[in-house]
Amino acid sequence: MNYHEVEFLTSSPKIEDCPQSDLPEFVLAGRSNVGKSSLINALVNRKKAAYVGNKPGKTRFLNFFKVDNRCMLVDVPGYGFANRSQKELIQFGEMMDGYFGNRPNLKALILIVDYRHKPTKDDIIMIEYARELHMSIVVIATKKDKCKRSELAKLKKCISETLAVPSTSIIDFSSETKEGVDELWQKIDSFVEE
Ligand SMILES: Nc1nc2c(ncn2[C@@H]2O[C@H](COP(=O)(O)OP(=O)(O)OP(=O)(O)O)[C@@H](O)[C@H]2O)c(=O)[nH]1
Ligand SMILES: [Mg+2]
Repeated sequence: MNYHEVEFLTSSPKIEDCPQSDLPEFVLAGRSNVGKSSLINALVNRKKAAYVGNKPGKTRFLNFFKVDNRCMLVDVPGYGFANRSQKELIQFGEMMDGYFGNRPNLKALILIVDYRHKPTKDDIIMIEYARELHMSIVVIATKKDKCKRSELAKLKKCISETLAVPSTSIIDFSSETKEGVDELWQKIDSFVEE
């Protein structure tokens, strides 16, 4: 299905302001500038549902998108953004803790990494955090269009080993070519139908 109905609900700095909803929910996480917002746009087949930027730190707060009246996608600021002040880092941590502790319909964390790079310490902290909360985790390797074909296997192995997830469970993705969009929707649908 290519057409998706998208409703942007809110951009909430605080968990108290997040929309109430019974829909199955999916939250994106990943380093700043990795391509989280672009992935949302690719998924819903829109150019500008979510803000995309050349500079890291484009997305602020928790952004809720209701898709097809069927699920909720939550775009969040990236981590590992060097120019954040101590105060902003604490606020970010509190916002995320508030979020993860208060969304009973949260079905899975969609962790997005850059196909080209070894996942960072922050990525490992993120995936460990989700594991401790016993959350389902979907790992996406994005920006595949920027990789050399001959290096794909090696790069994927590095991601798989660093995050300790089976290589076969990692979804190859590109917001440019739209590779992976169908596969990710299938994955999301399988959680929605649970
Ligand atoms: N070539 C290529 N570029 C991409 C892809 N995904 C994202 N980009 C580019 O990467 C930059 C960052 O994309 P965003 O989607 O804003 O990244 P983000 O993770 O939401 O960033 P923050 O909101 O700052 O955390 C933009 O210039 C995008 O056009 C991709 O699959 N391929
Ligand atoms: Mg963003």
